[in-house]
Amino acid sequence: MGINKMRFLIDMDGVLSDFDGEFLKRWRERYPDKFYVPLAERTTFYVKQQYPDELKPLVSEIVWAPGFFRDMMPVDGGKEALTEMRSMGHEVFICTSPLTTYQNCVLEKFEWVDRVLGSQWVSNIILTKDKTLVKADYLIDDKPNITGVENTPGWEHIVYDQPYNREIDNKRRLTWGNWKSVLRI
Ligand code: UMP
Ligand code: MG
Repeated sequence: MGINKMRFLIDMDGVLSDFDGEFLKRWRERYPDKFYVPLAERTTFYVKQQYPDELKPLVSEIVWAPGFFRDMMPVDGGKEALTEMRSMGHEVFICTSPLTTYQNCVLEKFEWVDRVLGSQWVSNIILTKDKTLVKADYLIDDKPNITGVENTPGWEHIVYDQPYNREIDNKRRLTWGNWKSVLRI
């Protein structure tokens, strides 16, 4: 039985790597007495947007710090899902947007993929600020709305479920616990 070979773009932060877990860990260690927003109460994609103005610079400082992108824990089931998609014969790429404050982020994203997913995945990294320019069948991404210069990207955006993207109700939504049934593959 032949398969319908698809091309998948898999986002990194909030999908394969636990951005919010790393942020809260560092924030709570450094500022145990300060205000924080637990993941379940997050309603905005950008952490900073949910923090008061006087704390916003401290949020950025943590995200920009050496080690932040290197140390993130993997999201459960992500690596296994990538491997399984590929073994089904699909094309699988990691498609991730770097911070404009790129100094630590860019290198550490590559290091993370190498260490956590394995060196064979390093060749499949697509680093771009504009995912609409990348041609694929599906983009699995936790960002609620993915925009860029291309108004009609070729891919279908499938939302990786997170508390901060629940307002999106017109797209398919999955986690690494149910991806095969959502994608019907
Ligand atoms: N990002 C932030 N703050 C957040 C969430 C994400 O600065 O609260 C950055 C980290 C990544 C990019 O560089 O946005 C997210 O990339 P994608 O997961 O959308 O590829
Ligand atoms: Mg993301």
